[in-house]
Amino acid sequence: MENRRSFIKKSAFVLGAIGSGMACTTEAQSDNNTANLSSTQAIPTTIATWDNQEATATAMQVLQNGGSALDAVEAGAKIPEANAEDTSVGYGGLPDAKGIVTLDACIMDHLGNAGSVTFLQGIKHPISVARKVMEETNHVMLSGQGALEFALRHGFEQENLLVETSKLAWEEWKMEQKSPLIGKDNHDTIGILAMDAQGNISGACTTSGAAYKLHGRVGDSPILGAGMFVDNEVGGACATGLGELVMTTLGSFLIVELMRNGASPQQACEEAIGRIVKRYKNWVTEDKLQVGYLALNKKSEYGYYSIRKGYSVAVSQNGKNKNLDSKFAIR
Ligand code: SD4
Repeated sequence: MENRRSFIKKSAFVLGAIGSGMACTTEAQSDNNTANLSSTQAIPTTIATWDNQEATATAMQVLQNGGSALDAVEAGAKIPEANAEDTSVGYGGLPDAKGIVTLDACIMDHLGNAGSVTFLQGIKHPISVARKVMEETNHVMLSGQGALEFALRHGFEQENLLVETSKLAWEEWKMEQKSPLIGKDNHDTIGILAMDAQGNISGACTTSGAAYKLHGRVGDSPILGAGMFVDNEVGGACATGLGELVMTTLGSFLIVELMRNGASPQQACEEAIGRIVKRYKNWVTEDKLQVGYLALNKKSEYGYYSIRKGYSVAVSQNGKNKNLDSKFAIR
């Protein structure tokens, strides 16, 4: 199949006749778009939402073995995807209102290539399917049955992802039918960023989404610019929490743009949370409702911030693995 780069080049060639703006797009996708930093300046770093230290340590291992940031974030994201006890990601994820586990994921590399899957069912590693979409098709996003058929064609196996404990939790929920707001008890979505020894940044985000969501609901996690975004000139950002608030403020894109304009990763995360708190005052006062961001810039500096207490990030840098509690906006 025609690969993405040749497709983009061809598209740029055709569109080039219409306007010179497309020439920039071609350049942005080319291998010349390497980091501004020299390899001696880059500090390999991995950072992920929540207590995902095993994921950041795994991603760091990939970097230490000479792997790319892209390989690192995929390897890191696969850790919670395969963990039956993680009820927000992949295998073991809490199902939707119909009792079906539906998965969203996206991945983006330092060249601006991206892949995404939404509403995918029965595949344990949606992040790897998203990577295949990125590498093997001319598209960015595949959804539902089409995403499943694509995964099966590429050798992924279909399996039951609904583990017994998640099934029992869903059955209990069905009795009470409480609103499925994302709060401190029901989320661990992983958003993960990595910078490799070349100073290149990639990102990944993968989730089973809001527990007991309406069948068909897609959250922010597979939406580039919302759940995750990377621009290798500047840095990257990821989100976790109630996707509706992230999608309507395009938080990850916003954070990257704020960093482009001089904000530190911390300042950018605080501003993005501030926008949510200001615009959605009535929502965010809901007791448990949470959104958390993290960001990484080209100087290997990172930041993180959330609406309320309880959010943390896992970081691996300079031989240290840490889990850090986030500061938050609402006391
Ligand atoms: C969503 N943002 O689907 C995801 C859920 C999440 O931790 O982050 N859970 O809205």
